[in-house]
Formats: sequence, C-alpha cells, structure tokens
Amino acid sequence: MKFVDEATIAVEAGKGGDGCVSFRREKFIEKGGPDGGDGGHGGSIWVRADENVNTLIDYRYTRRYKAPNGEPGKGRDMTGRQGEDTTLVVPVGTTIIDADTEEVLADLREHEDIVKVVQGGHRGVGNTRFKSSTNRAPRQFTKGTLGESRNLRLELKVLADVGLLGLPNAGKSTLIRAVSAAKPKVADYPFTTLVPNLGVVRVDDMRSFVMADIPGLISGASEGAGLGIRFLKHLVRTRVLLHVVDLFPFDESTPAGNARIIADELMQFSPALEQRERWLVLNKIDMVPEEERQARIDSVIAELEWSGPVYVISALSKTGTDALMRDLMNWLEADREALAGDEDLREADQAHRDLVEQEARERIQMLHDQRRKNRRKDEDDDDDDDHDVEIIYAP
Ligand SMILES: Nc1nc2c(ncn2[C@@H]2O[C@H](COP(=O)(O)OP(=O)(O)OP(=O)(O)O)[C@@H](O)[C@H]2O)c(=O)[nH]1
Ligand SMILES: [Mg+2]
Repeated sequence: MKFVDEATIAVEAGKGGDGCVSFRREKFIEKGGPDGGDGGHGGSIWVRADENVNTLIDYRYTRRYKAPNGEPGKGRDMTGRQGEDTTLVVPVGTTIIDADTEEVLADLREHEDIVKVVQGGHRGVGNTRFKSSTNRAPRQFTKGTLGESRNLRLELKVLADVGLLGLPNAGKSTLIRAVSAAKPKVADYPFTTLVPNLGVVRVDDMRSFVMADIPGLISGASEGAGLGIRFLKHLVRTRVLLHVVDLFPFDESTPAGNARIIADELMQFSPALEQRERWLVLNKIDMVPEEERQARIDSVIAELEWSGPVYVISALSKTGTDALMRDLMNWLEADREALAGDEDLREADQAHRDLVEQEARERIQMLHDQRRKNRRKDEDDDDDDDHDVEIIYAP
C-alpha cells in the first residue's frame, strides 16, 4: 500500500540556430569569400535523480520547461552560441513516462541517474560550408531544426518521512490540514479518520517532505483494539514520529495520562520503533488558560520522563506549526547528510530499520494468528482487509 506522488509537465527543447549567409568585406577586397557561420545547437532537457529531493511538489507549481534556442550564426565565420542544456532534478525512484504514449522513458533508481528527455534542435550551417571551386559565392545555408517537445508524467512511489501518532481527537488531521494541501475530515469526536492520509509539506523551493496522518490509536491498539495495528505499520518506514497530545481533553482524562497510553502502545508494538526519532507535539494550546499552560506542559514531560524535543502548538490556529515544519525539514536534511557521509552510521540505521520491520511483522502476524484461532470454523474466512485500504493523497 504505497502512494504515488505525480506531476505532469511539458518540456520543450531549444531550436537549433539558423546558419548565416554573409560575405567578407575588407578594405581593399571588393567582394570577399563567404563567411557566414553556423548556428548553435538548441538546448536539450535532461532529468536527473537527486537524493536531496524528496517529492515532486515543485513540478506542480511550474509545469512548463523550455531549454534555450541556439543562436543564429553570424558573419566573420562566427558560430552562434549553443542553447544551454536544462536539467530538472527529481527524487530518486522517479519514473518518467511520456504522457501521450504511456511509454516509460526511464526509471531513475539511483542518485545521479540521468536521462535526456528531449533533444535540442540541430544547428543550421552557414554559407561558408557551401563554398567550392565551382561556387565561390554560395548563398546556400540551412535552417536550425526544431527541438523535440513532449508531455511527461513524473511518478514517484513515496513513503512518508514523518508520521503522526496520537489518540483519537488529538488533532492529527487538523495538523496535516494546517501544513499541507491534504484535507482529511476533522470532527470533534474520536475515530474521525478511518484511513491514512498523506500530505506533502512544502517548506521552500525544492524542500519538502511527506507526512502521514493515521487513525488515532487507543489503549490496547497493539493487541488489536480499535483500528490500531493495521495502521501502526504505516509508521514503520517513517524517519520521524510526531506524538500529538491534546492538552485539553474533553473527558476526565489528563494530557499526561493520555500521552503515556500512546508511549506504552508504541513500546508494545515495537520496542525498536519506540527508539526512533520522536518529537512531542502538545496541541490545542489555545484552549488552555495562560496561567495553567506551563503546569500542563510540565506534567506531560514528567509523566513520559521526556528529554526529547517538545513543541507546543495550536493546529487549529496554526500557532507554532510553521516552526515545527521548518525544524522537521532541517532535521530530515541533516539526517540524510549524516547518513550519506558515514558508512557505519548507514549500516546501523539500516539494521535498526530492519529490526523495526521485523518486530512489526511479527506483532501483526501474531495478532492475525490469534484472530484466526478465535474465529469459529463456519465464519467467513476472509479476514485480511489490511491491504486494500485506499490512501487519500493530496499535494
Ligand atoms: N481549539 C483547538 N481545537 C483543535 C485543535 N486541533 C484540533 N482541534 C479540534 O479537535 C477535534 C479533533 O481534531 P482532529 O484533527 O479530527 O483529530 P484527530 O487526531 O485527527 O482524530 P482522529 O481522526 O479521530 O484520530 C476537532 O474538533 C478539531 O477542530 C487546536 O489546536 N485547538
Ligand atoms: Mg483524524
């Protein structure tokens, strides 16, 4: 159950410059030989994969790309300037498809994989080239040819970089609405979100990441209660978890006690996942009277014995959300850079990811086995609806 990030763009290579017709004119030579230069080639367009780019969101903002034309040749045998090639940068894993023919042009699997998607026009040649013993004053030249143009569909199967974790009603969907174009339903009752939503958070040009909003977890989720476990597995491949805590629960519960429930469930589900980078996000600060704020914040931190990052926000009024997104982006970039430059770290990271996957798989398998055992024989055997959930995606 992956989701696909997509963008359709039009690319047009540059036209080749025309050749020039010109004759030398010098002081004492009345009519010199031909000296018309060639045109320059038109620029081509390439697409290159870069591991520092996370999503295709920038290609939804700018949809047309044109490489420069070659310049025409000039007299004095001057060749026209070439149109420079243009390179579009996309995330590793992007598939490039001709949108009109559905032909797959390339699958950029590795960092720095590169492919030419449209060829620049060929240059025309100037009249100098047509000079011969029988034709000393040629007036022939050729025109530059047009550059290729194409409509491309870029497709990327993405995994969420950041996962939201929290009790129902904590404000997870409100947060993803505040920071991306995803518009999941928000309501003042639990279990509003029934399927994961993914949104792209764009912090800056070429700086974006994917965030996953999953249904709320309840006590016993790791044992199969509620919607819990089938969505917990979507957090397995994320790089940062945001634990969203409601500072103003509408029932008798306390923010600190509620935060503990989620921390315990996470631990039950996968101790290795519990070790993943996780930030505490204390939400609905707007609801808490000024004088009570610090005490509530402190109580959650104490209950969790928390020493990691803490953010206090109001997802509804977007207070503190921009700063949180910027810090997430910076963290993701720094993490990637650290991994790129250190092989030992990379190995340790992969080993940890493998462990999380293994623990998650075992936990899910155990629950399946249990369910199967509990089921009476005459019941419908089709118990596995975990894999056909539709993900709702918004840029
Ligand atoms: N005052 C206030 N209300 C908020 C804030 N964030 C969310 N809410 C409200 O809290 C309720 C629940 O918000 P949701 O975003 O649906 O919560 P959720 O965590 O996605 O809940 P589930 O989908 O059920 O897991 C809604 O009524 C929101 O309007 C906030 O920062 N301040
Ligand atoms: Mg929700």
